[in-house]
Amino acid sequence: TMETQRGAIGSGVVTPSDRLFVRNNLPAPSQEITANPDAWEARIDGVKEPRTLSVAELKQMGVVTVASVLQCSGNGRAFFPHGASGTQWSVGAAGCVLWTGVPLKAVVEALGGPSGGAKYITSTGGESLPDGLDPKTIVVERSVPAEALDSALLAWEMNDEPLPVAHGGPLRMVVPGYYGVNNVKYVKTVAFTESQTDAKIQASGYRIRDVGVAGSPDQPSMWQMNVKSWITSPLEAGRKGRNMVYGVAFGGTVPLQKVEVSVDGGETWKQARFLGPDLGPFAWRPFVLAVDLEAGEHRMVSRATDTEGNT
Ligand SMILES: Nc1nc2c(c(=O)[nH]1)N[C@H]1C(S)=C(S)[C@@H](COP(=O)(O)O)O[C@H]1N2
Ligand SMILES: [Mo]
Repeated sequence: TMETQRGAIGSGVVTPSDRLFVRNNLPAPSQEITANPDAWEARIDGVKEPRTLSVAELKQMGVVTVASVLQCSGNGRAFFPHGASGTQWSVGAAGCVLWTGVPLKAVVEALGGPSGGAKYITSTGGESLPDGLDPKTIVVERSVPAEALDSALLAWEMNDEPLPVAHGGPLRMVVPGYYGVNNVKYVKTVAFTESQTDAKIQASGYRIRDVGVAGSPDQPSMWQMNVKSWITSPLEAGRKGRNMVYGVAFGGTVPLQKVEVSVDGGETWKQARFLGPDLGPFAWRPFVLAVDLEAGEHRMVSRATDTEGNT
């Protein structure tokens, strides 16, 4: 597991690949799986004509590039007062990535469309699982609502380079606007299913619930991300006089409307200016606000609002 340092996110939109956080629930596969990426195969099930397709074949079915925020659902966990379990992320379990691959929709249409009754898209990671353990308790297998078909892609490149193993190469499911865990790395099966997988990571893991309550399938799953922002600079030390306050903001699956900054702990707010190009609804927007500060201590906070008014 590796986290991006808070001050390492600059004013550019795209997070450089060598600065992007890395998160694995299981030991990652060997580097050898990307030696010949075109030979990697993924099984497509729950469609009228199920098939196993190589990356080389997928590359002939269509191609798009989409900018989207990859964020672990535990990002910010270190700030919770209840001592949440898991990786103690500050704000660095997130980045904005350019993914290139085939729209899942194009693949599914080429295979006759989803078979009847499909309500979920279920993706399975390609890790080899240790012997002697119930696979359902460890496999990285995630279901998302079938409506994600409108934006999902099977990606073989990130930031204009072949996808490295660390980030899911040779082939990764990308569900723009959805939390990291749904973006299954080294994907080996994509299935249209009537119900969600009963793998532990879906059934009881990644469920939204009150502190102290055990996870279960009747609670909301970590699917669509919420609107969010944070400041990346200055951190501990500002200076007397003019300071440029930088940060990032994004809307998840709802487009971002605005971001405001306060230098008095939230008493008064000013709207920040977005920096750089708008790379679409799933990308983040770096922001900046020039502020003049007296000598002393100041508490800086940011708040983002999406086009539905969520803050
Ligand atoms: N196959 C597989 N896919 C996976 C995981 C994993 O352990 N195995 N971890 C998930 C989680 S919890 C997150 S936050 C993201 C992290 O993506 P990254 O390592 O490219 O930053 O991948 C997701 N996809
Ligand atoms: Mo995650």
